[in-house]
This record gives sequence, structure tokens and C-alpha cells, in this order.
Amino acid sequence: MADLTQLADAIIRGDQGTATAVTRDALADGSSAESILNEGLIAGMEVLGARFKRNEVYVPEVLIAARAMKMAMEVLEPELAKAGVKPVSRFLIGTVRGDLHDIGKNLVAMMLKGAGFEVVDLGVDIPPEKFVERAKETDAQLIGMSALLTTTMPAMEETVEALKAADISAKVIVGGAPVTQGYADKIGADGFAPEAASAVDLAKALLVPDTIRGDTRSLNILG
Ligand code: B1M
Repeated sequence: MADLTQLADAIIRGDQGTATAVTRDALADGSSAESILNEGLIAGMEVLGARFKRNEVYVPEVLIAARAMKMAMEVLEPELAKAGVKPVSRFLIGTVRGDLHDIGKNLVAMMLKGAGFEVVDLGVDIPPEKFVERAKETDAQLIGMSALLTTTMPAMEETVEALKAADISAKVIVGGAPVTQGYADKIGADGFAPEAASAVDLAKALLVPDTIRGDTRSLNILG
């Protein structure tokens, strides 16, 4: 089996070439896409995040690492998506207005795809009216918002209000480093997930009552 610490190191160093090569090699060696994600990519970014916090690295290093992670994710994404039999449901996701962080949001999107969701990714800096417009267009059953800055969290509340004002019944999930369950409750979101894997669990849990409709075959897909 591939040594995924090499992948984590490549992310920390922002070495795109090694990150994509090790991701490919690990897949070829039979490592699961999920372990590559968790033990390689996420592990590397966590280390870098901690160093950034301690001012041991600065924005340029972080940007370069983020780019390496994105490139490796491009290799990994089809493999994660392959695990899904057919779309469980449509999930609209975006980073809220004023916020350009997308690594966590992309991870959530990837894991949702891996779990069989059809994901419509709006990108970053998405204003409330755009969430509303695209929710109507796509008829998504779930809407996810990500925020990494305390200053952009209020845009989540505005978006929840705009969705309610537009009579959109989709369930709303929020997440991102500064977001908490208490905040989700306060703004009237349907749920909060602290990380990507639990976002998938939450999405499934929120869907089940609507999805089953007496047909347990959909539960097999969810499982
Ligand atoms: Co930014 N940044 N940043 N940054 N950056 C943080 C968030 C910060 C905590 C760093 C710090 O000071 N210690 C700080 C925020 C402080 C605060 O508000 N409390 C900060 C700041 C201040 C800034 C700038 C203002 C810096 C500046 O310019 N002076 C600026 C703002 C730009 C803007 O958005 N308008 C900025 C810029 C950047 C970069 C562009 C350099 C880069 C982003 C690159 C990119 O995303 N493409 C960047 C990065 C990378 C970080 C850190 C280092 C790492 C974030 C990250 O990707 N983490 C971060 C420090 C840190 O977190 N330690 C920091 C890895 C990622 C996997 O985790 O996104 O938390 P995360 O996602 C997790 C969970 O939160 C959850 O699942 C994910 C995976 O498990 N999750 C969800 C996320 N979204 C979810 C949605 C869900 C459910 C779960 O449901 C829908």
C-alpha cells in the first residue's frame, strides 16, 4: 500500500507534481479514495493550517498548498464519485458572500459525490439571491453553505432568511471552522456538520423521511 504521509508532505510543501503523482500511484496500488483523502490530503492541510495559525507559514505557502490539494482532488474526484450508484439527491453548495475559502467546501462536495449525491457547486462568494435563484432552477433538496470567516457568517443568516422568504423548502446545512451547532440553531438552519464526513451523514439523515416514501430501495443506496 502507498505511504500516504508522502502525500500529506507534498500538500504541506505545495508540491503539485508529487501530490498528483502520489495520488495516482496510491489509487493504482489499491488504496481507497477515502483513505487517500483523509490520511493524505486532509492530513496535510490540517498540518499546514496549524502552522499558519502559529505564523510559521504565510499566505503564499498556504495558497500554493491549496493549489496542490485542488490538483490532487481532480485526480481523486472521479474515484470518490464512482462509489455512488445513482444520485441520492441533489445538493446545492457554495461558500457564502464575501468568503473565498473553498477547500473545505470542495471536500464536502467531493464526499457528497462519493456518497452518491448529485452536487451543484456554486463556487465561492455566493450572495443570498444567487442561492435562491439556483435553488429554484435546480430544485435541490438540500442546500449547503460554508463560511470560514467570522465576518462572513452573517451572510449565512441572510441566506437562510432569503430562502425562507422565497418559500424554498430545501433543508439547509451549514459548516466551516467558525460555525457551531448553536449558530446553526440561532439562524434557523436545519443542521450543522463539523467536518465533511459528518456533513454526508447529516445530509442523509435529513433526507431519509422524504426519500423513503415507503420504498426501502433508496435506503440501500443511502447505506
Ligand atoms: Co484564510 N483564514 N484568510 N485563507 N485560511 C482562516 C480561515 C483563518 C482561521 C486563519 C487564521 O487567522 N488562523 C482566518 C479566519 C479568522 C476568523 O475569521 N476567525 C483567515 C483569514 C483571516 C483570511 C484572510 C482575511 C487573510 C487576509 O487576507 N488577511 C483572507 C480572507 C479572504 C476571503 O475569504 N475574503 C484569507 C485567505 C486565505 C487564502 C486565500 C490564502 C486561503 C484559502 C484558499 C482556498 O480556500 N482556496 C486560506 C486558507 C487556506 C486558510 C486556512 C489556513 C486553512 C483553511 C482550510 O482550507 N482548511 C485557515 C486556517 C485554519 O483553518 N487553520 C484560514 C482546511 C479545510 C479542510 O478545513 O475549511 O474548516 P475547513 O473545512 C472543514 C470543516 O470546517 C467542514 O468540513 C471541512 C472538511 O472536513 N466544513 C463544512 C467546511 N465547510 C462546510 C460546509 C458544510 C459542512 C462542513 O455544510 C455545507
